[in-house]
Amino acid sequence: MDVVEKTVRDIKSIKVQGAYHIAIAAVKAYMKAKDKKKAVKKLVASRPTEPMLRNSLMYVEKMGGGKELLMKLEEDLKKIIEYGSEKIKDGMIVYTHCHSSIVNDILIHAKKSGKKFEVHVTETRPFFQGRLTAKQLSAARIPVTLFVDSAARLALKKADLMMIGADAITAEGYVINKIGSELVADVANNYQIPVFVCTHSWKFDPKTIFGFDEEIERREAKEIWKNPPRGVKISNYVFEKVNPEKLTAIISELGIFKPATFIVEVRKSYGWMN
Ligand code: RUB
Repeated sequence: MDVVEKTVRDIKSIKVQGAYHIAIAAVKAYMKAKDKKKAVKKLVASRPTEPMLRNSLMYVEKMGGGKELLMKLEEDLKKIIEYGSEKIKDGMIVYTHCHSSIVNDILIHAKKSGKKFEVHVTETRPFFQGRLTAKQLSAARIPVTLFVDSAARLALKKADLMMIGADAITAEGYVINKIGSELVADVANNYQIPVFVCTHSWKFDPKTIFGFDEEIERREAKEIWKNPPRGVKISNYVFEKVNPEKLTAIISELGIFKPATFIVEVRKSYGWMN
């Protein structure tokens, strides 16, 4: 099978998941594709709600240098990990939701630097990406407790810090992440637990500058319930918007900023997006 087709299939089936890895996989497929224009079209359509995928492909199309881009993204990731792990202190309980490779990298780095902390994670129906988080963290010998989604309040009650990833960030500073993210941010706010979004800044969607709405991904009902009784409607929104007021800061390769300042910094640093 052609590399673009394979990548599209893996992204659609969530075999490749998480915004950062989706973008990396797309750039790698683009580099090998014969028909670049066709490849971009197919890759962008594989998950239309991922701005980092679009931004990365826009970058290689405009500037070339796929290999250099992959190197830059790796360097950026190191910075995010450095900034993020500074927030983790001995004895803390860090809460997370779903599976963000960036949050996991931060936690694993903090552990390797000798910090002693625990993680609480909610399982994240319907695909249970929280289990993937738990599996990776426990393999790194981080004590981790998995909670069902409806136990989010319990998971957060004793936490000191909440860290989640992002799929998209709008010009108004709204962060789009896995369904449940705003719900858990509300709980964290109630307990006065700081809420950090850990992300590469290319999750920013430049089209939102012009007032376009960020699309929220909806997936098939059968992912939730294969054979529901006739007449039962099923809502399967997989992401939701988190209001910037509920966030303490966005941690990215650009530094640690409040959402409004983050937007200014991204636009200043990456003029080609505007
Ligand atoms: C994953 C998810 C992650 C973000 C960020 O959802 O919501 O928090 O994509 O991930 P899905 P990363 O499993 O549906 O892709 O930090 O890896 O970019």
